[in-house]
Amino acid sequence: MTILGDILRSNPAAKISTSLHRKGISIRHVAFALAFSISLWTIYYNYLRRSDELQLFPEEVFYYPPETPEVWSDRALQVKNAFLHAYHGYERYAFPRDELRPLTNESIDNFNGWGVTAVDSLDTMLLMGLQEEYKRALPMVQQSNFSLPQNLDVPFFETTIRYLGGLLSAYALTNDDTLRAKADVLGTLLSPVFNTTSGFPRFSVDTFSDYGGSHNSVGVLAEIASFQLEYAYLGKVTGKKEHVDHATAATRAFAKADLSLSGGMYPTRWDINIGVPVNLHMSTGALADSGHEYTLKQYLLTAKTDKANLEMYIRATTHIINNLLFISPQRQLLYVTDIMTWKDDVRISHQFEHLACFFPGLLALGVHTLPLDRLDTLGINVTDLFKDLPVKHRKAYEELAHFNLADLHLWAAQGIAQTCYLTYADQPTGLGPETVQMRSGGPFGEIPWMEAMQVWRKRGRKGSPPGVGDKRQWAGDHNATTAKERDIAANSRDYGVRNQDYYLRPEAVESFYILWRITGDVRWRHRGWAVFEAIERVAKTPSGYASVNKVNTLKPKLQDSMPSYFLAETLKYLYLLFTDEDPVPLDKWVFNTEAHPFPVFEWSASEKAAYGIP
Ligand code: DMJ
Repeated sequence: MTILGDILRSNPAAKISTSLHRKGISIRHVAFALAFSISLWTIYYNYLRRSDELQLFPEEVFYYPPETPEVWSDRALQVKNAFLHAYHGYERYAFPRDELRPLTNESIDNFNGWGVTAVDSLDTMLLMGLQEEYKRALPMVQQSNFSLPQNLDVPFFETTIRYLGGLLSAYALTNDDTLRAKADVLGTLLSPVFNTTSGFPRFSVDTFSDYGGSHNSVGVLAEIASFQLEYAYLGKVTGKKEHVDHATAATRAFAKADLSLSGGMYPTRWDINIGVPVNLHMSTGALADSGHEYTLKQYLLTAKTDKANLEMYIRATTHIINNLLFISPQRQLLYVTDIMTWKDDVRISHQFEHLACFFPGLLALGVHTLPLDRLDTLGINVTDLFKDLPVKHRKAYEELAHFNLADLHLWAAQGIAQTCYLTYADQPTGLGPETVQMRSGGPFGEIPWMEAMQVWRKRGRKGSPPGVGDKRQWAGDHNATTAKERDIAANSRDYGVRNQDYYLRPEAVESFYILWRITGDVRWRHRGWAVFEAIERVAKTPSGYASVNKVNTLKPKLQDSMPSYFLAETLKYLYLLFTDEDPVPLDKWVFNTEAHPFPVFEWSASEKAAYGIP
């Protein structure tokens, strides 16, 4: 007893245990109580406090004046004048070379030297009613035989979306047969890239080896998947089976691929010989973007008959909404990012790229053109779409099914597009950086959008869904005098700028344009106007417009580059955003990824039979 007494004196745990034992409470009871308390704490910590966190930033409501039709038509005119300024500078200093260098007034041939700015701009001129410029450009296009000096690579993707897309779209708007003939020549010249067993194209036509395709066996999703629109339409207008076959071979190869590990979504890199993905990197930004864009658009272009592509679109958007969408901790900025899975390790980058700003426009286009809540009316059984995936991915659609799918897609589109806008509005230049690094979570870790959405739903759907309501632009750090204050100010923005450049890209205004057309909500016009004013203020040079470095500072620097897509896409979408006329309605025309509109068409019964189209 003395020994036991000593132990009890020196070991309080044993003392407690003996005393509990006397009261009939065993170790098992204690363990159970402990486990119970831990569970309660976990529920509180993970769910209830998270819910509180999500309530911290109620939406603000701003007033967007409708403005008179005259105001908007004057703004459309100002965009047209911007186009004329850029194109005249190109004509004067760079035509017929590829692009203008807007600081030195020199030219650069970076896309085969066939006058890419002129070809890429043809349909913008037509839509803006610029007949004089169009007439001046046409002879060069008609005379081009797309010849190349030896030992050069013709990059397939860029050549297809800019040149082939430009020619086909100008043909669609004019019915000028010389353009169709040129498109046919170019489509055929590029066709050695399809010499692969999978049907996916190689990176380039390689004139080193007598016009064989490049020998790289790994292809990037955006580059191997963004040509079906161009080749399907080229096949339609020329009646040539070989063009159509190139488009359908890619669709078949994608439909056959095993996507069980990637949740039914296309990863970013593929072995183009055997047609299988070679990584588990999921993204809507660089490497991937238009690969996703073309699933929905190929379905729409072919008058909603290409079901395989539609199914792919539903699978991919479901996966993206569940896994790639997050909201930032303070401002609740909704963003789309990329995920890399390696063995059991899942890395979410929380980078948000300007390139990914096309994605809200794509979602909005889907809302406008698809019966998202009645997919069965299109003969799609949603359960079947996911049935071959592992359980965690199979449940993905159920997660979204608590909501009306069209609402959910539109909210995602509005929230992400607003974040795109804020990445412009937050900068002293008013121009958006190429990449920002989002803060990925506060004390409670990162916040997947769907998790926030479920909290919002369970709490009675009060106010706007998380990430969707209006948000103020960042207050800046002008008032911060100490390092600590600067840190606090930087944190309150919720992201850091990773790449400070604005390359005159279109994706944000492209999405504003589609959102404006399908919702009629004037805020998208206002946001587009703010972007245009910033371009005018910061990027304009005496001969054109220049890409901008250091957009997040008061002293931005101009770069000697004016990409052709600035005229083909950025200015076209801005013009279409402000003009009340709708020369290319979204249910009759489909824009390729370089903003070249093609008319929706149907395959006739004989074409279907000849080309093996189901
Ligand atoms: C364009 O050439 C196309 O939109 C392409 O799909 C992505 N990048 C540029 C514009 O940013």
